[in-house]
Amino acid sequence: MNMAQNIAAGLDRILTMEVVRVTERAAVAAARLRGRGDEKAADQVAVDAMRQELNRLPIKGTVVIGEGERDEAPMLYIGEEVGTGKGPVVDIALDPLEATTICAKNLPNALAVIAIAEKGSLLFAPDVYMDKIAIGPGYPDSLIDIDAPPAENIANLAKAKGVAVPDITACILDRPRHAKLIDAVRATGAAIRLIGDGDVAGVIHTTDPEETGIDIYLGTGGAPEGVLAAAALRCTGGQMQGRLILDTPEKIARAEKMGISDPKRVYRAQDMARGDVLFAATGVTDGNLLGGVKFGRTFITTHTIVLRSSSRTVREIKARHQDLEKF
Ligand code: VTB
Repeated sequence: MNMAQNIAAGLDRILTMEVVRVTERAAVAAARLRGRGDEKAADQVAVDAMRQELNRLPIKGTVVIGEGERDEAPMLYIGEEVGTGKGPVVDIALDPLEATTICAKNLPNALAVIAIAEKGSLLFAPDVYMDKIAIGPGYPDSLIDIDAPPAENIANLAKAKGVAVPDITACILDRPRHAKLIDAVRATGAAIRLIGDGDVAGVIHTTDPEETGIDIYLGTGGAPEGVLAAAALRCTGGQMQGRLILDTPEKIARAEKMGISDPKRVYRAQDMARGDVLFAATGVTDGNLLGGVKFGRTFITTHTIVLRSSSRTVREIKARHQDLEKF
């Protein structure tokens, strides 16, 4: 059965609800290790929890963006088969704990994330950097251009939004490699929110500026995180462009092996995540869009967004878990 038939059968609508458990589970596991300064341990428990729940999903899934190559990653490695094996054949991009350092420090916006898509429709991205630019929905097509100077993109965005440039806020990863970009954005008069990690959240935040205060995401981050963010944008609307940074012959060769023949290609969100996509993210730490996991005396609460490209519905699910045994 292909995905179109699945939709007719209502299968992917059911998956939309099922997938929430997967990120909830990973988020709760990671949240128990918030602020402990041990990012590896937090990541490992999130991976274990996500894998356990993922293997209960009625899908025949393959991890295409995961925790790394089979040899480096004990679980949820690229190529790992997940799910019950019965159900739609899908590709999966996941990050059980996006922004491990943020979780280890208990800073805002650590997430557990997953995207499920039709087989063959997610960009098979090598683990290199990707240059990224993203804005939220409701703007004319091609308003942003990854090759244009930041000042131009910001001026065009401000004009289209109907505000002055200083009313625009750009989100950028706080890295020495972004020094020039940061100077260029500050020179326009726009504000910057510097984040320590977590550019999947950074990109998603552009889709709801009223809530998050972020209008545009700029800069380089991980390519796998780029594909995850693109999957989310496919569901919410919004525009994103990304270009892999393949700056050595070794990286070009690695990308080629993964089917990327044009190393300079600019990918739009719809090129990185084609076809039907489901996306879910649960907050691990408190954030701008999602609250973090809260541990009560008799229950645990989680806050998740679950998105579906075919209907573009954005669902927020606040769950109160009373059966604590399952965690
Ligand atoms: C980002 C961010 C991640 O890596 O992609 C970033 O989303 C980029 O890499 O949370 P550097 O840390 O090398 O700049 C993370 O920070 C960690 O995966």
